[in-house]
Amino acid sequence: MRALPIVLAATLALGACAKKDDSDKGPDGWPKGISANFAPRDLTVNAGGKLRMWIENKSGKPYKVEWSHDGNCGKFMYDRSKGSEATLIGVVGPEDCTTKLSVKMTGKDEPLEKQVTAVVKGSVKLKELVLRPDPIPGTWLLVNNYDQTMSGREVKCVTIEGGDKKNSHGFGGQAREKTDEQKAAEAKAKEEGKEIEVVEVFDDVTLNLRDAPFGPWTFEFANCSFGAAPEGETGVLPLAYDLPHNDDYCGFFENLGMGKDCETTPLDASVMESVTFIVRSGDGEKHSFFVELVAWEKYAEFHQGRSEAFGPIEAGKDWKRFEIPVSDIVKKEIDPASIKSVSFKVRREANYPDHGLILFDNVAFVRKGDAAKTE
Ligand SMILES: [Ca+2]
Repeated sequence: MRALPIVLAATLALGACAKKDDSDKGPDGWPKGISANFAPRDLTVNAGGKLRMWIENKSGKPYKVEWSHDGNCGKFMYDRSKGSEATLIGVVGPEDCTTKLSVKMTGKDEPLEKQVTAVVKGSVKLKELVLRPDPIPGTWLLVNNYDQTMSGREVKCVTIEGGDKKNSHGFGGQAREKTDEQKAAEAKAKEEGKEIEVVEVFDDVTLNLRDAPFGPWTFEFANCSFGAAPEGETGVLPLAYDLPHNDDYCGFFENLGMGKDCETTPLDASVMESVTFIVRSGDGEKHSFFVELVAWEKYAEFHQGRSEAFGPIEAGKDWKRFEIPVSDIVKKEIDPASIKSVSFKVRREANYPDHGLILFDNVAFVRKGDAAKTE
């Protein structure tokens, strides 16, 4: 029994010590009033979900905040000039992914540092998807399977001109030269203020299974083109890309309908559950890309009518099928009932190459009312 007072005394002394530490340290072991915060707090997000992180500083001491990311598992959005906040958008894929996030704060005193490990959960639904359902489910609206669509075709665009009607064509490119007879008839109608049916013929237009054009598009110095598929792959779309600068991006579009006048006609995507496609890397490297839905007339004028790009989505060694809910792609900006194109876009991402080859196949919409997963 004689030992008891000593144990008690030691406990009291330890307690006092701990208490002293608590008084000037916050939960991160940093000076009181300064904390690193995460939402969700368990640092676990679903595929396509957001992990927000920010610094709270009530210490009264100024610090310069610098967040960093190891480049894994998604897109890291961080404006260095603003400093205290950053966001990670979780990569969309079937497997779980682990990533490290760090923050460093420098001020007058010792720098403060913290590193955490976050997890982006793989999508259970994506794991269950049959890669190439055979037959194609009845709920699918197939946009392109690249089996018979890769060679260009002749397209006639018929518009009414003259009077108060204006010429309008749904796609660019050089039309075939008109005959002298055609030119004379058009000139005469114009002179008399009469309407005339004008036919323009375009060669070598690639049309998808919706009888609408598809093709690569670029922005700034980026280059996207339809390359050559690796040996053994046929009936797929090989997207070759090169992004020489940070701000470059490019991709390819699939229009969803075309009128007699070659204007793009919209698809009512509000009755669609998801966009599906299969994808893999074409060159042994992992690549990342984004999906967007576009409601704008002319694809080149893309400042309006685009959805926020959804992704990043990873293209790995093996074919994988994705089903991305339309409601996840279409946010407030555009009307889901007037979607004119589905587009795939590459841009520079940390830990992914700035050039390479991605293969796509079986781009389709899945109608609502059937999950169309495993048979
Ligand atoms: Ca195919």
